[in-house]
Amino acid sequence: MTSSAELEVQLLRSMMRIRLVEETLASLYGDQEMRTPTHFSIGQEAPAVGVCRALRLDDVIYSGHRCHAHYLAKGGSLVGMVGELYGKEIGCAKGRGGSVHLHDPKAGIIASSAILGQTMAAAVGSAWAFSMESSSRMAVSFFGDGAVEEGIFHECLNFAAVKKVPVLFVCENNLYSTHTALEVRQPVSVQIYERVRSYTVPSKQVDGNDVFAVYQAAQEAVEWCRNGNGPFFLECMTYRWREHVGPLWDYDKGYRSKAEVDEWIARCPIQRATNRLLSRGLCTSEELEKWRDEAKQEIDYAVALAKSSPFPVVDGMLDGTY
Ligand SMILES: Cc1ncc(C[n+]2csc(CCOP(=O)(O)OP(=O)(O)O)c2C)c(N)n1
Repeated sequence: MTSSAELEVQLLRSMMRIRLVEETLASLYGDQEMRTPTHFSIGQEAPAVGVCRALRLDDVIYSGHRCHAHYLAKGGSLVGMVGELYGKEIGCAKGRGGSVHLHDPKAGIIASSAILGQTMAAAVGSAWAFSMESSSRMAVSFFGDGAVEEGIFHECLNFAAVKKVPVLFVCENNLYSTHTALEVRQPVSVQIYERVRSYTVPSKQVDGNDVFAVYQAAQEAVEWCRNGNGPFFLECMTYRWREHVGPLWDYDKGYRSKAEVDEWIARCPIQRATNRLLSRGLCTSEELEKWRDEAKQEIDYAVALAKSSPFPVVDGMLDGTY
């Protein structure tokens, strides 16, 4: 049984580790050794960590193009991820898939795909199978506010509601789809979490930069789904700090201002959780430093291993592809 103090520490450490992994990869990206388009989650770690902590190992998750945080939060192999970004045979998709195809079935990470919305249907399929088997397992689909504009989203909500399948839809609303703001794409007078209720799917909107709020909401949602009540929809309000794809900052692209980005950086989910733990005496500055060092060692090892590992051999390039 995990105490609430231990749980809070775990949530913070998980976010710190994910941030350090991504910042390390972002700093190495310019070396041109990772030849894969890479969508960083820096700034939006809390939904991944809060939701995955509420799940069991045998629950399954599906993600999209921005999948690093989900993969790591659910327990995906770090070596498998870094190896994949370097295109090596030790990668989780044997170097064939790149950053947008992370998976690790042992940890319940079934698939990630850059085709917007596509894995929602797969998650609903898994959840339907679980309910037909009378299993207590459940499925989660992570996606962004842009993906709710895909037709498949509506099909999935409808089907999941009709069949009452145990699926949790997690929308990470970071206010942008590539370079287009939500307010010019969707009628914002009706919020996303309110619109899904027209399918009778219950929903909640939560501060997606508050990992404890996300965890609490996810726990309630998971209980709802697991108890045979059908799907649930969680909208987490958050923000992507770096460019849509790639490691850089993008104030100069003209679609958002530095002031706006800075405002969200001031709401950093990791800083907020750190402040909360420090102020309540649940950790010390020395411990924070130690956790960072431990994560750094693990990451340095994964990067060194990925760099020194072999590429797939040409003769086997079609193995595992279909
Ligand atoms: C079916 C489909 N249509 C369009 C695209 C191009 N595309 C890739 S990412 C993206 C924006 C996605 O925005 P969102 O779902 O909000 O996720 P975020 O990038 O903000 O995490 C688009 C339109 C795609 N990959 N697949």
